[in-house]
Amino acid sequence: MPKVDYALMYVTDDSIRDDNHFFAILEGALKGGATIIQLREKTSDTLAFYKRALRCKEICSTYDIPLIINDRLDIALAIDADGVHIGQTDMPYEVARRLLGNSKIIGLSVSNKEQAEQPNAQGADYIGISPIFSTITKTTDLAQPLGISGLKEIRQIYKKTIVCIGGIHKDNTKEIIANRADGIAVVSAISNAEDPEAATKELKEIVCKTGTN
Ligand code: TZP
Ligand code: MG
Repeated sequence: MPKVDYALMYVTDDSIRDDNHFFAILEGALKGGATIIQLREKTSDTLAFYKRALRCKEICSTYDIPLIINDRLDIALAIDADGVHIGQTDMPYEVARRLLGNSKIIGLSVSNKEQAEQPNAQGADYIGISPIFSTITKTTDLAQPLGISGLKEIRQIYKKTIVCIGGIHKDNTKEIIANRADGIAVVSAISNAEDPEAATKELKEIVCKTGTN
């Protein structure tokens, strides 16, 4: 797999059911410089998820940007996505790895230091620190925000890629990257922006200016 840039992950907003709106935001994120896309559908049925995934893949391919699928290995396999993002109560990491193989990306959500020390996290291509700050975008299965102190603690023991998610916007991105996260993942900072392309550009610039890698 070519080296993946985790600087700015756009995580799609499953509350947007209108496809024109949904794909316009995706295009904006890609034009603005999102480096990886995660398709996250929590409420749609399998056919709707599959159709969105297929179209996301077509669009991401034209920008040469990897697409990963939240939770659903079957959807990832069906559309030959670049990988999956799984949580602590989704398909076990080792099963996901067996099904997807070593050439695909597997990201794992981690909500505390203990989870980051587990072999699953060590095997994953990246961990998503979830949530770093409080958010109203995700309301179920959400642990206490880790904050910058939690990020620092995990950074000390986790040597691979760390992406932070939850409540991230242009005014707190710098602090996250300055504390050596490799990237950020956002839903509302792009989805709810008046101009998703400009919002993405702005976030990307902050990440790139602050980051050392
Ligand atoms: N996982 C942890 S927090 C979150 C997810 C999917 C939602 C992040 O949304 P926002 O709008 O960027 O806070
Ligand atoms: Mg999940």
